[in-house]
Amino acid sequence: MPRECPVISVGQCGIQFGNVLWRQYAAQHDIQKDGEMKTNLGDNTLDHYFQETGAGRYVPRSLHVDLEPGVIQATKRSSWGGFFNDDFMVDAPEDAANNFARGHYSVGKDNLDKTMQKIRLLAERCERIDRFILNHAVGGGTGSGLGMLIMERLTCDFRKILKVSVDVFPSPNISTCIVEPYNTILTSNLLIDFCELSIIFDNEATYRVCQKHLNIKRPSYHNLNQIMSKVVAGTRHGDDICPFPRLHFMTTSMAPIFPAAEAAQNAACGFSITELSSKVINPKTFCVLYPEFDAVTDLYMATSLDYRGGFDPRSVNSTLDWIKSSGKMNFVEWAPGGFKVTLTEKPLLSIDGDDCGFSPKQVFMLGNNVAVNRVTIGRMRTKFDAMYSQRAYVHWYVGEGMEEGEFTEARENLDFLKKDYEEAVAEMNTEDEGDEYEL
Ligand SMILES: Nc1nc2c(ncn2[C@@H]2O[C@H](COP(=O)(O)OP(=O)(O)OP(=O)(O)O)[C@@H](O)[C@H]2O)c(=O)[nH]1
Ligand SMILES: [Mg+2]
Repeated sequence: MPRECPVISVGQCGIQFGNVLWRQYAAQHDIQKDGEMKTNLGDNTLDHYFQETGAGRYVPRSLHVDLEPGVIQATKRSSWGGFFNDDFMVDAPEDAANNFARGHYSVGKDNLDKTMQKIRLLAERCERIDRFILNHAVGGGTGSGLGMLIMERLTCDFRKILKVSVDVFPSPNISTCIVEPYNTILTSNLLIDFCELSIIFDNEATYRVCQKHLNIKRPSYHNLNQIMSKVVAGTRHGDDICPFPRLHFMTTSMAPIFPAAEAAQNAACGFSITELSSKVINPKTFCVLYPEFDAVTDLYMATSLDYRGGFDPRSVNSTLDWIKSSGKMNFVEWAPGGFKVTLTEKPLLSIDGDDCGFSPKQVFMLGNNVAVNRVTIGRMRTKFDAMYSQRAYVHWYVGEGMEEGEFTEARENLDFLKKDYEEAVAEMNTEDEGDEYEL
């Protein structure tokens, strides 16, 4: 029985990233731009992402949604334009102008029914949906506002189905929109309750990864999207790494990452499992920025590691023991062995013009680390507070039908989230104190 994973890409970032993710999925199954499968690689995830048409071609289980036509038009005109079904690329005349409230309450809301109708059509073409994947930026207007309306509706209409969101957090390196902290906090507030797993990519961290590991001086969105799509395609998305439903914001990374030009040289020497494992858990390769990572206090509640490319289970087990004893990755005391490991025979394959060199052995991580609250989300909380203390730009939001109270509500919910994260760690300290007392 297939376990389908329809992918919904919303707004510019969601769609541009989604396009690259689909090229990665296509590469995994040797599916060409015109939907033809060149060779059947016998991968049992084919049905998850593609539907076979009567003519023996494969169409992606994908929906693109935007509130303006530009990005969707560019997708249709691109060399991969014919890969997507036009009926599942929905646009509208006027975007949300970087305003969450326009995406959530005015322009976005007007387009919600049309969007949900398409999602139902996608769902009708599935036998048993495993999860929905929603791609979006949290800092713009459409991906954030409309993206979260879609999540809310999915929660009602498809109650039992896992919702995974791929959340791109903003970076001043690559975007200059002033109200991104507002959009990010308003979106994060809803992500806490309306999705089960958030796969986080911080544009700032991913930008640095491209600079450092791919030697790209000024990375473009396309460069960032390639790294992100590999992590999303390379990892298994279960909620079994979320011991508490609200604490589901995942730190992301992969190894190895090196420029395509160095592939031959790296293939010759190869990477050992220890090298790959120590790279993937190294905060410098994370796609979430950890400026001062402290392995002692920045604890994991659980971590999913995907070893791809035919690893020997015994060497994986001894590597996990090594990781634990090295002290480079520490778990909260109440969940000391929080590894979920998947071994997959086939590595991720390269897409045309891939920036990343191919390695036959790879490791991908989704880490449930409590520090995400301090860094990515925390950074945005601070920026939000600076602007909101002046009530700057609040009228833009109120003018689109949002109540001002939603700002404070969202901010409070994020304070609760912060407490939840702190308590998840404090649990350990309380137990420690108890032990000492008994002695
Ligand atoms: N990684 C990545 N980030 C992107 C991309 N495109 C835009 N962004 C980031 O996304 C944020 C802006 O969101 P967009 O997706 O452009 O906005 P939108 O959802 O289309 O909403 P509006 O245009 O405001 O209606 C900024 O932080 C950008 O830096 C992309 O292709 N890849
Ligand atoms: Mg846009």
